[in-house]
Formats: sequence, structure tokens, C-alpha cells
Amino acid sequence: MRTRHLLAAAAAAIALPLATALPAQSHGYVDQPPSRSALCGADAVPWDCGDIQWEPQSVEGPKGFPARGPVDGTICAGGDARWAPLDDPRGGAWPTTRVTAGQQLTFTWHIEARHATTNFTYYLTKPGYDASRPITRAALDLTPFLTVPYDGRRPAATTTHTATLPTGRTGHQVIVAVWEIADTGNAFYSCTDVAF
Ligand SMILES: [Cu+2]
Repeated sequence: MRTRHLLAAAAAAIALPLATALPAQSHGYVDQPPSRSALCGADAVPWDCGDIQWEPQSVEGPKGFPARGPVDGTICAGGDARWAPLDDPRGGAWPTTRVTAGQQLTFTWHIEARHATTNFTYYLTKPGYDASRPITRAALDLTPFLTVPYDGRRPAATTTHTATLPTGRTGHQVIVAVWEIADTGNAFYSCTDVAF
């Protein structure tokens, strides 16, 4: 949400004239294992992703997931209608990364604006998830399998987090990664398709 972000940054700059931060024009996304927006940005899916292909880092929406945040069925797009193709399950056709229950999996974020950060959280769909269905809160285990607190610190441009993947899953599942920003009302949402 580039425009809204610029406006928010401009508003912050007016409110805090001595703030050193310049308006950030871009943000971040999960690069590995490739998120849906990363796949779109790399032109790695055979369908039209819409404008997210030009700015895979811009999946920004309201923070506070899962109590608040994007409504069900818009989670992978951060609630932004411009990025709705990210929530289209395509009948389960999104490319998957092969994983094994209980393995260590490292997530790499490509971060273009090092925002002060509350935390990163990672959620996985429940056993029995049907990959032809959109992502909803009911489809997800709402207890994150990894939470990485930042207490307002700024993540590196290339940020990695390693998780132990939950057990009890088979087949096509979806990981929802959320980067919650400390000093705005927003968070970045990134959905990655995996196959157990
Ligand atoms: Cu940003």
C-alpha cells in the first residue's frame, strides 16, 4: 500500500518534525520459501497476479492479526483489494515448497524499508485444510508456530527466522507470515504454499 504508506509517513513527519525517518516507499515480503507475492514478482506462476507483480513488498494491511487485521478471505492480500489475486486459491494450483513435519525451516524476508518492528509471527493451516479454499481464521491454527519479538528494533534488509514446523499435516498447506510494525497501524502479510 505504497500511497497510504507515504501519506502515513508524511503525517508522521508533520506530527514529529524532528523525526529522522524519511518516508518509506517500500516494505517487505517472504522471499524464501517463496511467498505468493514473491512468485508473482518473479513471474513464476502462469496466471495474471495483477499489480502485485510489480511490488511484491507491498502487501500491507491493518495489524493485530488474528483478533483484528484483514478479514477472512483477504488475509494473503493484507485486506487490500488490489492484491486480491493473492487470496485466490486457484483450485490449489499455487506452487508449493516441499517440507517435512517437524523439520527446521528458515524463512528469509526481503525487507526494503526497515520499519521499527513489534514482532514476526508465523501461522500454519490446520490439519485437513483444503487448498482449494481461501485462507480464513477457521482454516488456520491461530497459535503461531513461531513468534519473534523485536521490541521496536529494526530488522535487517535480509532477515531470517528459523522455525520447527508443526507435525500432523499432510499435503498442501499454507503458512501465513505477519510482520507487525511498531509505529504504524499496519502489518505486512505473506502467504507461502508448502507441501508436506
Ligand atoms: Cu514500508
